[in-house]
Amino acid sequence: MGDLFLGLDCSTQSLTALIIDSEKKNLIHRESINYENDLSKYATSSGIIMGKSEQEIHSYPIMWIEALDTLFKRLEGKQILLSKIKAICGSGQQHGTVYLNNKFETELETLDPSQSLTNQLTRIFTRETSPIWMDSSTTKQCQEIRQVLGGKTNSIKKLGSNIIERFSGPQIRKFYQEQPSAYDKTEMIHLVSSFMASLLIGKNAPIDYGDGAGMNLMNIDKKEWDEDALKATAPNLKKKLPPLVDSFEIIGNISKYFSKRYGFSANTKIIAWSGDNPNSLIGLGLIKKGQVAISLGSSDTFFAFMEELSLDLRGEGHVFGAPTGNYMSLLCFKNASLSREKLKNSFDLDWVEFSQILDQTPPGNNGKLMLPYFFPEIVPLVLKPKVFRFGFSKDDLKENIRAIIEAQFLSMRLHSQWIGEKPDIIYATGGASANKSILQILADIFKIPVMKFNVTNSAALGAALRAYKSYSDNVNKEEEEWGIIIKDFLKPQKYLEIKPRTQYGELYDDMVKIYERYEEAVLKGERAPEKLRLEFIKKYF
Ligand code: XUL
Repeated sequence: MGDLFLGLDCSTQSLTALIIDSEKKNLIHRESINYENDLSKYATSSGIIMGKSEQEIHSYPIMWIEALDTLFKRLEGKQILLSKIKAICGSGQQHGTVYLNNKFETELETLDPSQSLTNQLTRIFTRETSPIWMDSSTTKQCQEIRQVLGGKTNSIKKLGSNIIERFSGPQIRKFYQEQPSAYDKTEMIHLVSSFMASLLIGKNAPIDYGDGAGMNLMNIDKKEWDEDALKATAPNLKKKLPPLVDSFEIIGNISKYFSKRYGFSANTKIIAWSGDNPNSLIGLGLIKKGQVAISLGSSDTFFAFMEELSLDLRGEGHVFGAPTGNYMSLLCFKNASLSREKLKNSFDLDWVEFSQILDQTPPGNNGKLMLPYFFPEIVPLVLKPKVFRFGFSKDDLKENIRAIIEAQFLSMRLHSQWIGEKPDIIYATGGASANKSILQILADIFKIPVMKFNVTNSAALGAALRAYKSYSDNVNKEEEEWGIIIKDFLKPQKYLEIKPRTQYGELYDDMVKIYERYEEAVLKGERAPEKLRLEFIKKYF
């Protein structure tokens, strides 16, 4: 057994640990604490709690603390050699904020290893709950911040993203406005990632550029806290934030509490944690220009490695720092698995029947087109859900099934064009990526091969690989190349490659243009330009 490296992922629903072996170049252990099932006393539903309104979605930071203790206890029980772990890195659900008082650091420094963390860290919060990425209750605060920053375009140019409800800045402003005295007492505001890293090093941890970019507070070009954004958000905010650092930085050794309680070596290095999307970028092996991944899950996310900074001035896409020191883009579509499932269930189909229909129906769907807003949509912004069908009705089985999948990928192609770096391959992950018929349509529409990537927890794996690389570079001075690490560790995964059918290339080029015009018209409340669709039908069917 070689040196071991640990990647942790504190996600919405669970805390996961992956341990990799640097000699065998493989994964040696996976352990996960599910908040709802394993920590049921918090009574969360899939790790979340609802606030006063439907838009308010929070979680308990004390539960994440307990998850960490529970996870290490389990690893110990499985006789995992924690003492062989050389470095630990981690991942947190992005945007969520944790509010701490002036006791936080002293309590961390004086932890008693004979007692659990939860018993000792009850007095550190100025807010018992943390708003998380699913919270969309800050529209008012977004408008206020955006206005001070000179509007949408200026905000994007400064911060890499429009001012967005779930991002940390608007969430902090809401807390300041609604609970000013609790805000005053707040000495430190952490992201989920930097909060968890703080527990491990026993003092306040910095925020890395990857996760920092998801706050609406970091200047995307300079990678510094943006004075204007800070001022527009809340008073004295800079003092309440940790510093920003490069993602590969070693931020300290593991604290005495963990070395004494669980047998970690006192020399175990902790690497700056980051958000789940920057970590997944590495866990999926996206380290070069033109590499793109699509995760088909409860939301469909499209993310790409970017060598240079490129911005979406329409405000739909986000730019975060990539752990390689470059950038990454991210687009989040809300009408994803749940919409596919809703349509499938409305026709009483199973997934096999659903796929058969996809295989039997023609690319271009005989000119039938859908705008699939079964739920409110993030990209493009649609607040009131409504499904628009052109050339067919809601009872037409085959047309509906093909239309929703084509619509989802046409929309993805259309809204990712701003990234500029044309992908040459798409890695597909997430539940729906097991469906070959869906992946064929994805390949046809994007006109490039799609590879199914068999990674179950790309964020934790990315974190483990970052721990390995940082340690090799900074401690062993070996300067391992990302390309080699990715090749070594991601090789054993099983791939399934789907080639695009070139004969449909022109058809989908035309269809994406029509989709764009229909979307534009519908969002403005105008009539759809049906002439275009009729011409399309004449040309291809
Ligand atoms: C990204 C986003 C989600 C969370 C999920 O902007 O909100 O992908 O990071 O944990």
